[in-house]
Amino acid sequence: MSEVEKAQSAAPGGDTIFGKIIRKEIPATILYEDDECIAFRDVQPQAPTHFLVIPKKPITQLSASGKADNQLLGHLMAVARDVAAQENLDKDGYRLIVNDGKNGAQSVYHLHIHVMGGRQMGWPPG
Ligand code: TR5
Repeated sequence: MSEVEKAQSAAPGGDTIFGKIIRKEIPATILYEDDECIAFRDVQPQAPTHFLVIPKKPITQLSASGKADNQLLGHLMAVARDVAAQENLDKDGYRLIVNDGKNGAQSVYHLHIHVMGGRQMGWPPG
């Protein structure tokens, strides 16, 4: 099943696979962790380097976050920047993506920033 097909049937609500990664109930290659967030490699990488930055707070999607989350949202982007540099992506550049909801092709309803690099990206995205 493609990620877009998964996204058609995915729905917000309940715990997700990312909650299990945060709680270390299932393994992941963790690149960074602090009290507020965790960054780990995507299990199905779409670029030579592909990792996700997620809040520990179970926010389902960007559109479900609120003003109270503004500082956290900024922190996620700063961590994306720092881990991208740690992964040596900053020389040639990289891409951040946040898929939101059905039209955004979101398949896991725990907010995450995709960070991808190591190849030339195309535009527009599909
Ligand atoms: O489509 P959206 O934006 O929701 O992205 C979800 C991402 O989670 C996809 O890129 C998946 O490849 C990724 N994913 C899904 C699972 C998973 C994961 N990344 C790391 N580890 C994972 N585990 C253990 N299990 C998954 N189901």
